[in-house]
Amino acid sequence: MIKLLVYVAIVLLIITIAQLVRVFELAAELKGSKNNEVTYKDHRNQGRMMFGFLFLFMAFCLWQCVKYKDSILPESASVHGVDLDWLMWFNMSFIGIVFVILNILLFYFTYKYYSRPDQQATYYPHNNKLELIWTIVPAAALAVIIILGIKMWNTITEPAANDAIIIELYAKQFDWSARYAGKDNQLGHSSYKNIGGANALGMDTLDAKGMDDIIVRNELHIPLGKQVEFKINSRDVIHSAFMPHFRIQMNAVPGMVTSMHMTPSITTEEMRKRPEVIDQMKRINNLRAKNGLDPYEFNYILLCNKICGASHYNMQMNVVVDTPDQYEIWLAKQKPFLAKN
Ligand SMILES: [Cu+2]
Repeated sequence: MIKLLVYVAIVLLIITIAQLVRVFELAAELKGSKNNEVTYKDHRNQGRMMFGFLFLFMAFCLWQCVKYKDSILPESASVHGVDLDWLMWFNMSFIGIVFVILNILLFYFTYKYYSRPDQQATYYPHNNKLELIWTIVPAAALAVIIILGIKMWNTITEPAANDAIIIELYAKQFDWSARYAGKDNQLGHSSYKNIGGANALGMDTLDAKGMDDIIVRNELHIPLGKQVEFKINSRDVIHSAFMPHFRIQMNAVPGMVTSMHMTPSITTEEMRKRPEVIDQMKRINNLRAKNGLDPYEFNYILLCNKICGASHYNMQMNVVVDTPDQYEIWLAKQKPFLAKN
């Protein structure tokens, strides 16, 4: 209630100030004063300030690029990610150049043509040639960006190789489970109708294909150099499986299975030894130490990239890229879900 009264008081104060200003303006007009007239000097100052803003704004953009350049993701850890990074930098350079040129022109012309008493603006309502240029050039540029993007998207979502490892990523508020297809490389049937007790993924216990399926939580292992196909599913709301280091992301939609695939190209151990990753971890751990938190070791991660509810931040799972031998050893230790239950 007090909060509401404070808001009402603030609104009333703003209205009072606005009315007072209006009263002063009217009084000045009645007295014949020209206080409120916009003079040549005002125009000139505005023009110069616009030009000054251009330099400040460009300096601010440049400062941000320099300040945050070490915070970007390390080198891509998947095969297709190298091409995706190229595409991102291509788009960023392209957009960056247009951004700089446009802003320079925008603020320079505002400065150049500020109102002067001896200057008259030209009435120039229409020019077909100009309209054609500024329609066709951006459309062609956008078409290039979109076509390259669709090509990239297809490499992640087209049907995976026959021998790809199949893993289901199952999202629910607020965690991830991963189900490996097991020796037959086929996921058993599952349905929300079967969810209950220990069967959190709703597996059909009578389906032979699911007998060897392995369910893991907290940590997902995948082997280096082998294609992995993720089948993504959600129990409740729309989540999104995001693995930034592998440059893949896909929505997890209740009632339908979405999929994407990738081939890991750098093991977790190798990535931890990269100089840029060591530097990044050092900075993160300095910050953590200041806040009394334990040091953090680099890990690939699977995140939920949709704000899916109050504990959305919990939706995280470590992803470990092993060498093929290490992966086989790890896999041999895992027990099929139905054998455990
Ligand atoms: Cu989520």
